[in-house]
Amino acid sequence: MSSDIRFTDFKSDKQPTWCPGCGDFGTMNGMMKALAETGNDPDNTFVVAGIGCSGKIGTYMHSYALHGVHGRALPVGTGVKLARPDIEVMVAGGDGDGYSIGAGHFVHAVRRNVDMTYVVMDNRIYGLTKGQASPTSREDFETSTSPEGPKQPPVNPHALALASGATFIAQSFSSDALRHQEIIQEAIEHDGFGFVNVYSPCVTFNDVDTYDYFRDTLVDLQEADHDPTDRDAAKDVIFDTETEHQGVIYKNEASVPYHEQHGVDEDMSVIPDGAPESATDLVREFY
Ligand SMILES: Cc1ncc(C[n+]2csc(CCOP(=O)(O)OP(=O)(O)O)c2C)c(N)n1
Ligand code: SF4
Ligand SMILES: [Mg+2]
Repeated sequence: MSSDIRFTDFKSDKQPTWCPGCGDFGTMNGMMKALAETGNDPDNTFVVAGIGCSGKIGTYMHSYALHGVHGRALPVGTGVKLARPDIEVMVAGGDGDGYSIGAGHFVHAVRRNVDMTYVVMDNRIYGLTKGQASPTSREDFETSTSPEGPKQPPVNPHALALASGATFIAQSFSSDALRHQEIIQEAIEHDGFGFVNVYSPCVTFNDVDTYDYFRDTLVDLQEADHDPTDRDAAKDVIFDTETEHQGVIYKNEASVPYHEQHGVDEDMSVIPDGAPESATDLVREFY
């Protein structure tokens, strides 16, 4: 790892096709800054992306990457990390990707405590497919698939994570650039599964969960003197569905990641003959 890496080194030469103003720009910038700040570089970083507007992130970042199948990014990230624990693995996807079709994988990735960072770009809508209700959409949010609202309470991703044995649970907001970066950084530095749900507004299909809404309502746990190592305090935050929070909600400082508990299968780590030596070489060969 080199120390003179800047966050712009994590930018690919592809122009994002996200709508102007999409929250995903800020989410990605914070991830790139956090990676650079924690001493990573594109050649030791692997981004696994889901399918959705959010899933395009793997194309816009310069690193090893895999844009997989809808809802299946976490098992791929698990495989990469267990084959190569020396690689920094980030998995990123949407609220639909992670909490609908991928919800089963989410629960099991959490309980395995594999040492990777999972960033969910939560816009409370299916963006890519043009505005259907997602698992985090509000009960009364009118969409093309829910003309009178979904009529069911949204999934509480933090509660799901806590109940599955999570060792790191956080919430950030893509537009609060510095806090978002700090929170992602803490997730990267955590020894185990670092889960960050990011409010990443969709300016095209969600006129309820907007930048203004989050700016006006978010309570920062740091300012509220919340102790993230206190599981009961974390529970109180997680089940307080009346308040929108940002910050690190829960952190188990005794966490031991999966590969340290169970070792690594060396056979999985063999690099095939002729494989490119770095992400930069890989891109060069591909294009
Ligand atoms: C197996 C499968 N089912 C459904 C789809 C269609 N599909 C693509 S993206 C998506 C949901 C996108 O929502 P989200 O994960 O929240 O991402 P966003 O676009 O909001 O970032 C769906 C249902 C698909 N590509 N593959
Ligand atoms: S549709 Fe929404 S989530 Fe997708 S790029 Fe546009 S603003 Fe972003
Ligand atoms: Mg979404």
